Amino acid sequence: MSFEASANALDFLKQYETLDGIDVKTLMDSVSRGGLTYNDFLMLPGKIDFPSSEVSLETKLTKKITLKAPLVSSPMDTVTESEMAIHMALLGGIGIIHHNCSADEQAAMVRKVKKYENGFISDPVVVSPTQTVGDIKKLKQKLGFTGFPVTENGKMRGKLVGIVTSRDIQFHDDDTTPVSDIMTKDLVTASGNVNLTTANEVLRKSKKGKLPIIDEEGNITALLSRTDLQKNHNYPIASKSFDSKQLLCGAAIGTRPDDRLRLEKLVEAGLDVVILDSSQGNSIFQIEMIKWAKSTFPKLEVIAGNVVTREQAASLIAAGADGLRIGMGSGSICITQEVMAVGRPQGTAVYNVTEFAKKFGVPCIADGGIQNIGHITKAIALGASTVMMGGLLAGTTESPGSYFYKNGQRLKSYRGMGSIEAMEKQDTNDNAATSRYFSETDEVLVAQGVSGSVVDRGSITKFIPYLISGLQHGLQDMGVTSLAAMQEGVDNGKVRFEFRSPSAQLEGGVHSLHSYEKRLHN
Ligand code: NAD
Ligand code: CPR
Repeated sequence: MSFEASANALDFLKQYETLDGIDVKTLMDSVSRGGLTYNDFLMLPGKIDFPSSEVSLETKLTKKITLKAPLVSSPMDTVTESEMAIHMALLGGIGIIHHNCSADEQAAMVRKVKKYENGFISDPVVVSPTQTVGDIKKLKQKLGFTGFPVTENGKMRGKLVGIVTSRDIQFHDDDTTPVSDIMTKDLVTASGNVNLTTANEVLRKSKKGKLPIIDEEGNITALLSRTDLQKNHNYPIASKSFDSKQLLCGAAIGTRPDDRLRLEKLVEAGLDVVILDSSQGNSIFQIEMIKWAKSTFPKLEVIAGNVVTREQAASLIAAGADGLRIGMGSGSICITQEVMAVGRPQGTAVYNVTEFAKKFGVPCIADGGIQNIGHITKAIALGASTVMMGGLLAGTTESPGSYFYKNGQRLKSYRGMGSIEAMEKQDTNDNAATSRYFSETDEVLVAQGVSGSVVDRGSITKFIPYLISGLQHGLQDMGVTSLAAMQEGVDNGKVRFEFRSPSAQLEGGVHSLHSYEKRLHN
């Protein structure tokens, strides 16, 4: 064909009545086909005329809370405690602290997130003067560092009496010597209300490795470490409250009467958003809880769920929910669909619920079943505002629990919150954790999930930026410059979809290789 003829390609294209591919409504016309999951479809590429770094991932978590990244960590006891919540917020998302613990423990975790200041260690390992050089050597071996504040009672917030560092124990052969004999007593400290810049300056001038922060009574409240300052990260898209510079923090609760007291404690600790945590949110218990929470704490954002149908969504929106959580049976640890015979394929659930909820301006979280970056993009293309991840984050450094090895692989435990193991976790404090899961008859525990393990994923300080960058590249391929533009394109039919047959799914994965290693990021 001549060049002149080729040049007419764009004009020729106009003869087609529709764009290539299908629109989302056609894709989701599931009456005859059954529900769809993320793997059942793809979006078609658009035109790239901007760099991927310009793609905005700003989105709503609830009516009033906006995030720079659409990423939420799940309220599970193997996923989100304060470490995870702090780092999710620093990296532009948000963490939701689980409630398989006493109300006081959960409130303390929320408080820790709200009080977090980048650079300060709020719970350093502290030793007592009566511990020995041998104890310090063991701690060094276990934790990989020294520089432990010494307090009278050996506890955090105790009176600071010294500091013990590697130099103090380096040439000391007698492991029975008490710490009080070798610790440094001549201390450089800073007062509790010092800001990071000043503390940094004090540390620099003092030429010390550690700077304990103390209150008026001389009790230690935090610690600043030179090595941490040197590798101090900048977190330009951190999720913070408007009125204070504090990180945003979420927490989950149940719908039992005791949960009202729990919520009071969480709000007192500074909670920004609560998730009412249930596999089937359309219950009278949850409706009453939404109404009570909204009237008692008007500033608190309330996310209700889980839901998978528009009828469930309508009940919770009518009760006053500021956000919805979508997903029943799609989680990686889940056996709900198998046991309860209810649930819905996640793609169809997200589309149907969000299609309804957006008419009322209620943002939705696509919860469960996110296995890769593509699933995040697809969940948002189908109408979700954010995604919630459990399994994808459970193997990171910031999740609760320690790593262990099995068959040469470094692993962490991950379990469903309705697994027998999670339900059996007894709480000795103010609220028996188990009671919230028992069915009305309380005689038999019916598991809705399993307990297992996931592979080490390293720190989320690398993993979340990888997800963010991958999302930006995906949207660039689609030719859209933001999540909002992608959703607009889906609504007006410009973003096009295609079904994937089982063989197309095989073709879309790695195939025909003898062996390979799947490295996801550097
Ligand atoms: P739930 O607390 O909603 O329900 C447990 C039982 O308690 C139900 O029988 C419920 O009717 C009852 N109940 C709740 N409030 C009550 C009240 N005030 N008075 C009397 N009875 C009351 O919890 P769940 O649905 O069993 O979920 C447990 C955990 O497992 C949650 O963390 C949930 O997210 C997770 N889970 C999630 C899914 C999913 O697909 N997303 C599925 C199963 C479990
Ligand atoms: P993944 O991200 O691991 O696929 O799914 C996490 C989600 O699974 C959670 O956010 C929660 O909604 C759901 N979930 C948690 N425990 C569960 C049990 Cl026991 N059963 C079913 N779903 C569960």
